[in-house]
Amino acid sequence: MSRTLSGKLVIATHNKGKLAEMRELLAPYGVEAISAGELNLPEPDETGFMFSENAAIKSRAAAKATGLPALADDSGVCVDALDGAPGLFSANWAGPGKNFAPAMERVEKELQMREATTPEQRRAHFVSALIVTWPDGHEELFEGRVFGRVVWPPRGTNGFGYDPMFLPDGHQRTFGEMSAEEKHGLPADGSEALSHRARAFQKLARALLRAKTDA
Ligand code: ITT
Repeated sequence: MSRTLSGKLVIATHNKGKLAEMRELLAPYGVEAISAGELNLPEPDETGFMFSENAAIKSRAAAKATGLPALADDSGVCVDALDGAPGLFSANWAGPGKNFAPAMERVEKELQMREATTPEQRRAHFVSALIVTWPDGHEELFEGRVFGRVVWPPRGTNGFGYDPMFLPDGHQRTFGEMSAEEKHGLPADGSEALSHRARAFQKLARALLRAKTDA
């Protein structure tokens, strides 16, 4: 049985780019969001073998530490010709300094090593697994994906992480060249959003959130 999320919520992330997107997505709903980073909560080890497992590790840790419902996102970019890498290790490829210029260079270098030069050989998708964990252990999972390809050199300075090298299908501009609204805005007519995280969030919102005006 599904629940409604209202009142206080912990966003179980230390990633400022993700946090900004989640705050924008949550803005139309009556939810007061604070992040694990802002609360100085420790970052749990992400030892899962699936995005959903790592999201659950983060949401459970934050719900336990705060006694509040917690929302976590585990996400990454999966490049077909690299057997799905960096995938679960998307953040790790940026190293402890969280520098995504070398991480994007590594993706490109590994594609070159495999002689993956045509657009078709450079297919990739982003995945987002969103989990809400309540302090009583109730949990709900929502997933979103967006398909496209990686381009080189990276284009644009918007967004975060691998955005400048990801060109979603049907678009001429990378996520790094798009506005926040284009990347993860929720269309007013209820049609599908573009980014993996916004697509997962649309499912979450339908199941768990009520617009402020409905309250
Ligand atoms: P938290 O675990 O604290 O949330 P993190 O950055 O470690 O932060 P993940 O383990 O989920 O998060 O790693 C996902 C990485 O995948 C993230 O650091 C980005 O580099 C990349 N990524 C995920 N979503 C992205 C997006 O919308 N645009 C660009 N890169 C993205």
